[in-house]
Amino acid sequence: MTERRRARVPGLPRVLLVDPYVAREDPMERKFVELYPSLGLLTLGAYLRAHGLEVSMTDLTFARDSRPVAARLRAFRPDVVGVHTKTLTHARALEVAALARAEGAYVVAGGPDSATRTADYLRSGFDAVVPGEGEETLVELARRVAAGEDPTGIPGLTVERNGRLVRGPPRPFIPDLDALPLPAWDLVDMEEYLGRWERSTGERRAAVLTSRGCPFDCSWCSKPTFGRTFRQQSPERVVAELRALKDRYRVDYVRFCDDVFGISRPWIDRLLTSLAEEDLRLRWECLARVDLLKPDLLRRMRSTGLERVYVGVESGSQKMLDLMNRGTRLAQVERTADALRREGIRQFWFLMLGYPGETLEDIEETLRLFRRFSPEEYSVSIAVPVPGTRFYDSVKERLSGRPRSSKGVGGKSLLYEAAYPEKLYRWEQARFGLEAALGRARDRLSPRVVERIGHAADRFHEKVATPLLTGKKPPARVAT
Ligand code: B12
Ligand code: SF4
Repeated sequence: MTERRRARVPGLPRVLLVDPYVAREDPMERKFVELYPSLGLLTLGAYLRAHGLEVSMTDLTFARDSRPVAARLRAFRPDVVGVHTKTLTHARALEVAALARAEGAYVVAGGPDSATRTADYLRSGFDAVVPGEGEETLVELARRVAAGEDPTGIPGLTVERNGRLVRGPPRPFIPDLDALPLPAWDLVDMEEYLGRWERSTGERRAAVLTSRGCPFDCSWCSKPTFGRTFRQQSPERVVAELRALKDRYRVDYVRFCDDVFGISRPWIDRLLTSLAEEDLRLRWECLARVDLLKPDLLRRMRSTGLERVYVGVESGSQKMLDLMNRGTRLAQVERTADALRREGIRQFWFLMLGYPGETLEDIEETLRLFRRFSPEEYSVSIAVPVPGTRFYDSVKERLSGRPRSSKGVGGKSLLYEAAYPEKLYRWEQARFGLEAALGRARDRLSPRVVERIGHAADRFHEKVATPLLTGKKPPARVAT
């Protein structure tokens, strides 16, 4: 233990959890990010309480800067400050760590960014990092620190000693997720989140997680915390959480935040049956894979309130899907997109440009698919090589060396030397934007006008933009 520790407040071990995400600093926020409190932290908070610790939380989402942390530190005087980390919030996390250390607290980081670059955090102000599942490790850590003991070596904890990382043995995952208490929603200002949703959509929206991990293996996906493991709560536990949200907070719309929702067909069937029986009258959305969303399942999901599905379509080229190890077929994309349209469920497509191996013709195939199905919503990002992924390893000699700004992390700029210059990908993103606008205009303009604009844009792309941006031969013309 370091000498900077101040005399502790007598009583239960005290933990202050901090979410350093400041929405107004996130340039993606206004356009893309939907605001929900961190479910990781709310579950940690509930678990700590259930184990007899005293917990407080400072959520900077609606703040201007870190000042609320300083105020809470002085008022609460925690033994341990636990900071959630994402790449985007790295700088703020370091600022919070400095504030906490100045107040004599033990500072620990957890979450995806510190799990990926643990040494960076330990060398810039954090006493420890929990790279894996946090609940049990944080309880043990807080008890040790409050008792004046050095927590070095406990399972799941990494610290630095004499310039070397000292990792405790791996901590096994909690086997039964039903054993976790409901998230401690009272730790954050739920009304601020819900009120914002109500003002912008008329719905009181909340996020729910039914599982941890994902067994698939897409080569660009970073899964530092749960790897390829997969556990899920029982459908009954999920329904209990939904009921609590409805009764306590009048929630009427839920976003299921699982990496992939409904991986097990018997599980989702049971959940849908419970939802129908309980008659919760919730509307909901989720992220799922095209290979899992069979048309009969979509019909059942729709009948229990499903409104919108996020699908990782990624590319219109089978070659690219295979290179990404996505495990999906274009025929499954087509079947799912058709079924979603038939059922009147909104579809949000994630698409990715710039993955290694992609040619201009592959991009044209993606645009053709997009044109054919005209999803209601979409995002086209430039592939982000995240440390710890196979994609990153394959391009690490060609990284641009740019700081990992929120634009880069959000897929708006190119972070490695890809097949084409960044401006080409930016241009291609703009073409998807035009395509989406034309799709929306189809109701208002005559089909001939829409077609003409489309052809003119394609010709410009072929004759002017492509040679200018790449110095390469133009690709084949896009067919409608
Ligand atoms: C759902 C989700 C969202 C939702 C809701 C997020 C929320 N508020 O809960 C929405 C859509 C709003 C969202 C937004 C963003 N997200 Co997001 N999101 C996810 C997703 C799919 C699940 C997160 C989750 O709840 N996991 C389950 C919980 C239980 O796990 P957890 O949070 O990791 O916490 C556990 C451990 O990590 C650890 N732990 C976590 N914090 C701490 C702290 C301490 C002190 C300790 C000891 C332990 C600990 O213990 C927890 C419990 O075991 C993840 C992917 C993933 N599987 O993690 C991406 C992910 C976290 N998101 C990501 C990103 C980039 C974003 C955005 C920055 C996107 C943007 N702006 O462009 C925003 C940021 C918004 C924000 N408020 O921070 C990235 C982060 C990558 C990185 N290295 O930073 C991820 C990993 C996806 C990815 N692979 O790229 N996201
Ligand atoms: S991208 Fe989605 S499906 Fe693929 S491994 Fe990651 S979480 Fe799983």
